[in-house]
Amino acid sequence: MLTESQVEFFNTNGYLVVEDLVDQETLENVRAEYSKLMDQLYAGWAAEGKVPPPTPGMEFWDKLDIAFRGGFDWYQPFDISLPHDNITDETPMHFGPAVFSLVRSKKILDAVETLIGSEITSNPIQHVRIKPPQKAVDASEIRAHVVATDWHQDMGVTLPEADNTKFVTVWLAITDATIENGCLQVATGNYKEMLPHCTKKQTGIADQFIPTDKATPLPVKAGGAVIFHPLTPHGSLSNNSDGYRWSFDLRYNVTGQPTGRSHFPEFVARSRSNPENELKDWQEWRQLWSDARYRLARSEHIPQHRWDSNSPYCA
Ligand SMILES: O=C(O)CCC(=O)C(=O)O
Ligand SMILES: [Fe+2]
Repeated sequence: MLTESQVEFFNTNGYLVVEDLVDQETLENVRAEYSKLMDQLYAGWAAEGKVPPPTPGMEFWDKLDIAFRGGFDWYQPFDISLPHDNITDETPMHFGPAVFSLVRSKKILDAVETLIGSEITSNPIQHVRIKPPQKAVDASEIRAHVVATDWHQDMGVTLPEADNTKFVTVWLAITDATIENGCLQVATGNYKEMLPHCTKKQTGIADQFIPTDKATPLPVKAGGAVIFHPLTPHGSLSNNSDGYRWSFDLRYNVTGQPTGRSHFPEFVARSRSNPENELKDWQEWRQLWSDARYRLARSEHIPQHRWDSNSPYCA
């Protein structure tokens, strides 16, 4: 559970940094799960002659780097979500036991419980972000899982159905996040209103509303987290290091309230009133997403944002 002074800090500033929110074992299991996944992807590309065969001692980061520089899509196979559009039965995604344990880990849920109460749903708006060094990225690249994330409010990137939903974002560092390698930045202050967003590059706060003067970068060590309110403006710095920076962003809302992306599956992560409602089996979690993929591959595109790029703020 969080302390009173942590809660007070969160209420005043709209965010909170918590070191060691995830224990080393959970982190190691997640790294090992992704390493296995990387081996499988790499072996597939090697079999097609797209990459050199793996050599002994070649590790996760070596393979990832070859994949990135070769222009292969490793992002979607690693993501713990479906994409915004063009979903097919073959769209890859990743739902495994280690990530499931991460999402359900006790210390995260304890912290979340202090902030939103004890009926906690794992919100399906969640991503992995393994960002390459900016100098290796093509100048035309704008996607927020590759380059710096523009200023936005998370409430601004949900559908309006969630405007009254109580939720928090838990941004977890899997590698140390530093100012150099592109850590998160927030604007401090007690934000209570949605700021106008535009959809120019990424969906982001309209230029004249960006609270640049309040910008606070938040470096955090692997296993640490930044927890923030849905109206807290935030973004991330660009990765000016030589290595990759890896984070997950997870969200949790009060059970029964709309998630903001209800065409994706949610699950009860904790319930003090009905513990039997909690999802405990990672395979069921994966099945929920497979079912959603099947359904969405056969349905009309569902827009995920509400903003109109013709708004006067976006000129
Ligand atoms: O990691 C990033 O670049 C941005 C993450 C973000 O916007 C979020 O966690 O809500
Ligand atoms: Fe965000």
